[in-house]
Amino acid sequence: MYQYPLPIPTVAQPEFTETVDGRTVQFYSVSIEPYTKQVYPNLGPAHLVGYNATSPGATFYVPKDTETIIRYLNNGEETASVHLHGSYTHSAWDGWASDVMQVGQWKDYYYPNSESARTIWYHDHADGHTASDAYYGQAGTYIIYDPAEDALGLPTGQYDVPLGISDKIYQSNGDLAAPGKSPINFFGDTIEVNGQPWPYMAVEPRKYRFRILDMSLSRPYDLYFADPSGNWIQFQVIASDSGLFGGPISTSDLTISMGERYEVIMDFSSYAGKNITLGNNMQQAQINEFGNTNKVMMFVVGNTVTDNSNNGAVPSTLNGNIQWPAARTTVDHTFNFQMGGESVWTINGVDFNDANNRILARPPQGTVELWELHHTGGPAVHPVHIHLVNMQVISRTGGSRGVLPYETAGLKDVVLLEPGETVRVLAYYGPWNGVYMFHCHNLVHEDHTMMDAFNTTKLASMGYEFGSTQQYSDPMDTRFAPQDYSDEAFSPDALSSAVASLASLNPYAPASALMAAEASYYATVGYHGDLSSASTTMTIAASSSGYGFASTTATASTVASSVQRAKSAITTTARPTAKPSRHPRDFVA
Ligand SMILES: [Cu+2]
Repeated sequence: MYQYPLPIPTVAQPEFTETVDGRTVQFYSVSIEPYTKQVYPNLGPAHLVGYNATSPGATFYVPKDTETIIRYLNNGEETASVHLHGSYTHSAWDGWASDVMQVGQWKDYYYPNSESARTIWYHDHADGHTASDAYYGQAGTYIIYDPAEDALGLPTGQYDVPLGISDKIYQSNGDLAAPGKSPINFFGDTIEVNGQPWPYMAVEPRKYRFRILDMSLSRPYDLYFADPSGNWIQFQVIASDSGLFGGPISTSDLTISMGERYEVIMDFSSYAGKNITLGNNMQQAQINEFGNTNKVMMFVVGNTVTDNSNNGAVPSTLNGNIQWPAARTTVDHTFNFQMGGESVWTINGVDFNDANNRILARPPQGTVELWELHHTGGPAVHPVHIHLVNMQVISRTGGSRGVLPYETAGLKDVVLLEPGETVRVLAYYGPWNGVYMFHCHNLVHEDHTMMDAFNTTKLASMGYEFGSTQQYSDPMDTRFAPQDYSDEAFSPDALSSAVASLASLNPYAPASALMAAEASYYATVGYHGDLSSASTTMTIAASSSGYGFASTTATASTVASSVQRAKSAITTTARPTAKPSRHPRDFVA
């Protein structure tokens, strides 16, 4: 326990940068590769499949408003589709589950990076085996930064650390055990951070910024920092999925579920020479919980601060420009996340394979909709991820807890549904039109079809010349389909030409113009073409960035409730000893 240092993922480097019509476009190249890694130094290697043969993948640091094109080449063992989770990417590059690269194919993914600073992530999204692909390593962190955030003086450089948490099962030979066939959940007995089981990190007695991401398939956590006496330490949460909060939220624990990100400031200055543990207070009552899943990692606090810059108090105002959706009290859609048969999960009884019926919502481009997400029962949890949008969590009813303060302090793209809970989320569906997925981010459920789609529909009558900007709405657009590998397609000239060609489409620049056009359109016709609702939903001030955003920073409804969880009986389960020759894809039923 806590024997090996925390690995810090390498930083992704662009292969080249082009300036196209005044826009900066970075080009990166990533190969999905099987590889072996010595996770346990005294045992055999683990067999993994990762982005550029690393796991987690390299961390991207991209300045806001710098566009990126990432060429993924699938040299892996299965089909692959890459989703940049938290980016309002056009549908054609959003990692649609059926838009897969066969082994030996590549695809250029084009990203805007024009939303505010935030910690997002990239991971596989291929139909039917996303869970095992993530389990074996296809996930990484992607950070957008901007000048407004830089000006806050938050810890940076070596004091700004991504922590990707996941649970695994290793065999006695040091290799990973297959994740199993259960369509209900996968729970590992080993907690990893950045790919290392129960690591330690040497820290200085000062403030750190941790960007925490739950990369697990089925396991949520309730994280806390504890001193050597076991006392929980207060820390500050400063950001969630969609970026910085209005101001920091103090807490002594943090519930985080699969796909969610929270950023925290932890101050080690009072703990020089001591060991601080990061623990997990959420035990899974659905299983005989393993013996050490209540431990995550350890911070070994030194006695010396080598750099005191960006070590001051956390500003009380972090972000005065959160683009809260305009208020709306009418529920536009209710979605039941439910079991639908022996091994198939559905939303409202419709599974992702039902191509004729799987588009469950058609929010007109630029509208705000209030969605009610309902967990119909059963023991497994459903963290719901809606692609494209930034959600405001409005309420949580029906369970044992309300909305947590850090769930409403900023915007999000995943919200956790525990058994019996109903959560309302408000979001602006835009600026683009297009077909997008929404699904359970319990990846075992996602693979067992708890995924459907919505179509942010094009509004032809908006009185705005959209030009080409509405032309990326088809997730299976053949213009951008994966292509077979060839040496020619990867020559320097071909790469440069591919970037120039994509960038010349200029698919992202009109975001602000689109929002303004949407604002002007709805100012006349009201939401959803319903004039009668216009008076209650038009709450946009002239200074707003566009229709669908509230004029001032909203006061989110917060019903803080501490999350108390009964600890179930803890038993230790022996590691399986069978050695898979290759990765058995047990998640595929
Ligand atoms: Cu689920």
